[in-house]
Amino acid sequence: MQRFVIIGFLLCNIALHGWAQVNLVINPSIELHDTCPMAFGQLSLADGWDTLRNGGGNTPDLFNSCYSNSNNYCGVPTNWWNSAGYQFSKDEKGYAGLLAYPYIREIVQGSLYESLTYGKEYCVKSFVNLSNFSKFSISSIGFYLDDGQISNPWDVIPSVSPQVISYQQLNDTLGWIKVEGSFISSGTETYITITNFNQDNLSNPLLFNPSASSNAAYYYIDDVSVIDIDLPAFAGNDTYIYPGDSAFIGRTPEIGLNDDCVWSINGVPFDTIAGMWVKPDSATLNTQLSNGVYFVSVRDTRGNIYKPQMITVIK
Ligand SMILES: [Ca+2]
Ligand SMILES: [Ca+2]
Repeated sequence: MQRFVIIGFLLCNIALHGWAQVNLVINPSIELHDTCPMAFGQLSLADGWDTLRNGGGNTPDLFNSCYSNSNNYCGVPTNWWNSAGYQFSKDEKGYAGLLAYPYIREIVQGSLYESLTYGKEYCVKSFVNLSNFSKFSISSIGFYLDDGQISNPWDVIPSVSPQVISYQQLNDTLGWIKVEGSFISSGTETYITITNFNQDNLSNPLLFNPSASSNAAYYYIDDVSVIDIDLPAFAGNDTYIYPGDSAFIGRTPEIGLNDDCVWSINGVPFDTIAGMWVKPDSATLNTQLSNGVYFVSVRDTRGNIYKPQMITVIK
């Protein structure tokens, strides 16, 4: 009998339910839509997404590779806001976009499957990318969670304090920058609202790309998640398989968790995903292993090790 250990390091101390999604954001990768966007300002075509339901928020945009107009305003990877470049989605084919500076704020609002639980701490996360058309970058994209009451009839800057806000300069026009934080719920939140909530002079504007065409900072948004920060880690249920068969370890892959999980074999990282199929006698893990018992355990960033999953390979 031989054994080895796979340790998954979970940032934010979170992991998936085996049976249900744990990211509470509806359509978190902004992929599902009624119809393809046909013009700017059509974020509401995406399931669960719109500007402010209670009024204001201007005209945030929906981008998707299904956009077919030859002007390519809302396509992926090329679109009007990327006229000098391109941007693939963080996942799949679509993302949202908002004007974040100066003066005007476009506001993106996503909805949650259920209201958050009073007193619980949640991890809030999204990925942002600066459009190649933007002369400026800023540092202060924020997330505000409430029951949908936020409104902004004058389309300037909402006078609320976001629970989570970025402080790093968001000036990557190629990769997606993770903006992440946590907050304790008041028990009423059913929407997540995203924009630059800071006044212009408090947004750390930086003349990042002087040759770009637009005197603005325009950001793409993708992969938004709100997840219970104390969700217990889970390696999977104990299982029996025959040599050559596969077993699933970890949780069902999901937006918001996949990029926070790092799987390692004997301390050597080899993949980032919430869960995966493994074949204990395959070259992926260890060609020396075939029959026996394999232990898969999960360790979070606080150092806690959770009950291992035992995969018994039957000779
Ligand atoms: Ca996406
Ligand atoms: Ca780009």
